[in-house]
Amino acid sequence: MSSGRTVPTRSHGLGKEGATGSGASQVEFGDPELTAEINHAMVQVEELLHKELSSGQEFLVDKVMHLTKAGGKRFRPMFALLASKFGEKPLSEDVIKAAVVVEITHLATLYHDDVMDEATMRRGVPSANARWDNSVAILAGDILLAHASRLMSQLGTETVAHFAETFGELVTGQMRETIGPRDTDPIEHYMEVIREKTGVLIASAGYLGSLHAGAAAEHIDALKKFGAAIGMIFQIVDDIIDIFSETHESGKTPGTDLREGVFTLPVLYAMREETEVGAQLREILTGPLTDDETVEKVLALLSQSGGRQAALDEVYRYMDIANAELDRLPDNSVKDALRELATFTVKRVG
Ligand code: GRG
Repeated sequence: MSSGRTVPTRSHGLGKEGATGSGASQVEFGDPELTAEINHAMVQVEELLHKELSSGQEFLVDKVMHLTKAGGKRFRPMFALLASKFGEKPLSEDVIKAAVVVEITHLATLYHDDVMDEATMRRGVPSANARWDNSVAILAGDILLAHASRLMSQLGTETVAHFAETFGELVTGQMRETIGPRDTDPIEHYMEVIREKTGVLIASAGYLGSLHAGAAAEHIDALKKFGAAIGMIFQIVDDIIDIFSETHESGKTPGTDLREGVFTLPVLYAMREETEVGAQLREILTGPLTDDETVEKVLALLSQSGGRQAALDEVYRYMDIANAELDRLPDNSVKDALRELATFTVKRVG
């Protein structure tokens, strides 16, 4: 894979990178029994992840364990486990496998994404391309896909077929972002990219977790669509934080996407405004921003614009979709936990 792209892509992050450290993180849900069950199953996920990724040549193992050990939130496998609670066989062996398949796929995309973004850090450690080089990072991503394929072959053809679609959408999203909006609407382009790059794999976690627990088709569908909506919320919120948060709040320097020439939803809305602020932004934002002074100026213009509010309106729209999908599920403490998760994500930006 080449990093010679026409349009820059961005480093995504659902919150603070490397926030949980390595190993299974302990998460609290409202219901202590659910908390204990999920945390116990997350330990099983972690064990299988390490077992699977430790097989093979030592010179490959150390490369794939680099980001695995660096932690990450393990949000996707945890959602797969929660989704499985709507089926007859919650947290079964196949559910654990499915959760691991999703996390390994996610890891593979991170290795490849960091090559394309020329990222230097990931999960609080040097990215694989920085620690070794692009070839090593690409091959590490590839071997991760081999591991994911091996595990998913044990889960049956429905899972393999589902993953063919998922891979296809991930790659389509990355390619769509790489070539840029061209003559299409930039906001529609942004929405489609984040759906494909972020929404699809979270949807997959909901789908596979509930499918392998034997949940009803209606509930599998709701959990898949809830995951897709949550993915959109996470990504838009992250993009709002990149522009509008103070450094100490987000742990990241505001305007990172702007510096890379990536114009996210709040920026796209602000640039569309028929105001003096909109006109100035359209004039300045023609590529990556190289000096701090211009970044500061653009950030100031953006805070005078309606970009933040317009992006937030989209977040609330997806929040309504997420809640409507949850309404299709039976009432229980898992549903409460999922609703809380969606609310928490939005609260990060007020
Ligand atoms: C199928 C290997 C493969 C590649 C497809 C590179 C690529 C093409 C797609 C990139 C997809 C990508 C990296 C999307 C960003 C998703 C995202 C929000 C990542 C950050 O997720 P977090 O915050 O990360 O959950 P942690 O580190 O917590 O796991």
